Amino acid sequence: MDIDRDTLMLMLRRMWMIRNFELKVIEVHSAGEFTGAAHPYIGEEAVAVGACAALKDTDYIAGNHRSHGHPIAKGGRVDKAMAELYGRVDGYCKGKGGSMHLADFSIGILGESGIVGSSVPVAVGAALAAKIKGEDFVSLVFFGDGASNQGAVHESMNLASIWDLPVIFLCENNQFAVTTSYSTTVAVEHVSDRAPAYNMPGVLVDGQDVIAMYEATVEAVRRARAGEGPTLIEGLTYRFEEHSLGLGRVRRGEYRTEEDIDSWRNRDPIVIHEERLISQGIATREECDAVNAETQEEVERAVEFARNSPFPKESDLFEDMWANPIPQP
Ligand SMILES: Cc1ncc(C[n+]2csc(CCOP(=O)(O)OP(=O)(O)O)c2C)c(N)n1
Repeated sequence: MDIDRDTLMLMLRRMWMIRNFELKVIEVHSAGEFTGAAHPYIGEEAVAVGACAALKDTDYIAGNHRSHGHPIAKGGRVDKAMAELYGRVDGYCKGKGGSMHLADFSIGILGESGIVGSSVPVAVGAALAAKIKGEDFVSLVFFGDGASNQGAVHESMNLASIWDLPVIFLCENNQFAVTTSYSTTVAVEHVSDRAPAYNMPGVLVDGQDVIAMYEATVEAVRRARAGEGPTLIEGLTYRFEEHSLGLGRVRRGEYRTEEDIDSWRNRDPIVIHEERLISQGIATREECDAVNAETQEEVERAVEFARNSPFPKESDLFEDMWANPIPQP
């Protein structure tokens, strides 16, 4: 597939943006600048970036608790994302959602959720809305290998298939649900092997290769827009860090071998993309390094933005809710 230079460089920029955002989050979280769980996406950047590069702003995404990479890949603002992690009013959800709740409807980010598997029916609902209204948008949902065993996920796939909905199910198979290997919980060899049961294509993709992810998603988007129904894509990838910041009890090598960790770290998605860009004469080493440096600076500015933003007022606590549980006088 012919991919123009702008798109290839945008992919590199977004992967570096996610990487540098996550490295900074680890740093400031360890320093105690904010509390609560945060789930690093380091190592998995090519999955979201490749997929989102195949979408338009008007297409929707929904995601899960590993929640920072998806909105950044869709073009979300890192300052608003960082402010949300810090619980500040300038954050995506006015500081009331935190790390696992980043949403921006203006560029199709329906939101992330900490309830494993719960975004999958939400994305199917968005796709149903597209079909009922006759509007030209597709909906893509990111979920993990652990989530792929949830009942709501199977119901969603069945419903999407019988109604030929324009939805893409993107399983980010990073091979572990916290400390449980998917090989002990998924009854088939690959999550994508489940697709025939729902009469949709199942595509296994190298999740460290941003271009492979892009190409698989382009075809799934084409199907969805043509009214041919959903696709299940499995991006086989690896979580370089531990499940969550602040998890504490789990140490490197306890549930996965040192060799496994090191061999996957050697397949860093950013390195793979940069080496290809350089060897094909699309970018120089200096240009790639500049992208890294620029995104680091943008992340630094995002941290300053977050630090300078106030906390929400106590009196605003029950605003922006579907219903106010506190009886009003
Ligand atoms: C319904 C539900 N069950 C359990 C949990 C606790 N939990 C949080 S993340 C997680 C693992 C999810 O694994 P996976 O879907 O593979 O995503 P990953 O963390 O690997 O990206 C679990 C069990 C939860 N948040 N929601």
